[in-house]
Amino acid sequence: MIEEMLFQILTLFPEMFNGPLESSIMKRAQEKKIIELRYVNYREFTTDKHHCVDDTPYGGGSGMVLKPEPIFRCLNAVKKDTPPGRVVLLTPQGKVFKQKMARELAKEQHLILICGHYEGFDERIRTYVDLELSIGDYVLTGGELAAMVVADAVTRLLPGVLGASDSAEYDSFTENLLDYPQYTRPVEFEGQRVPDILLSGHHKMIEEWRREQAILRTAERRPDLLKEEQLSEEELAFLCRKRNLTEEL
Ligand code: 6GU
Repeated sequence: MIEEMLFQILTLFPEMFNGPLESSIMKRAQEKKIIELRYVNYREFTTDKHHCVDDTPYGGGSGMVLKPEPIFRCLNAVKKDTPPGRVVLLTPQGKVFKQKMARELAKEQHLILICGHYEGFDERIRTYVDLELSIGDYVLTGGELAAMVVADAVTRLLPGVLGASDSAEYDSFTENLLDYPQYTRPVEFEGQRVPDILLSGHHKMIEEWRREQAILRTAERRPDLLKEEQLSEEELAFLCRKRNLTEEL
């Protein structure tokens, strides 16, 4: 029996999560008790009359800084009576979140995701964090969308979340490659036909064609990803032939 994975999301805006995480596959993963999501508002861990979570920066400057005490107290509270887990801070200064990290985090029983909003964290809160993650090189208004991205990417890797047909096992086969072109009915649409090979019923040849197409597409659009993928001699030769052809055009 595999234990349910617990996500505790520390946020000032728990309502933001309702749409994305309460629909579709994320909803089903909760219903099937594969994951449990808990939202905790660290404003409830303030002790002052006005429930202040932020303050002006020492040294001056614009903007506000999230105070360390509410997050610290909230962290201690959510660690009580829960399995050991990793504390993740969502910040544009974090390590960029990739599929490899999603796979690593999927091994945990418990993740605590801390979201800031508008403003930075007091530096001292970093002492209580195991990992800082960013979801890419752009700036969001807060860590909430990033936390949703991390929770989604991790959840779909857990056993029983996806159907067998589109399971994450398949992903690891073509991990660093973009997807191959896909088609469904009709066989001809606005004069564009489905490639004959896909109608041939030759499963082995179809597999080869798909891998070639995935390699070609990755070389064209994301050459940075291709460096990570082990290509066979035949696949390298195929790629060189194709590239020479396109350069001649
Ligand atoms: Cl984790 N937070 C914010 N505010 N912006 C981001 C981000 C996180 N990742 C990319 N941009």
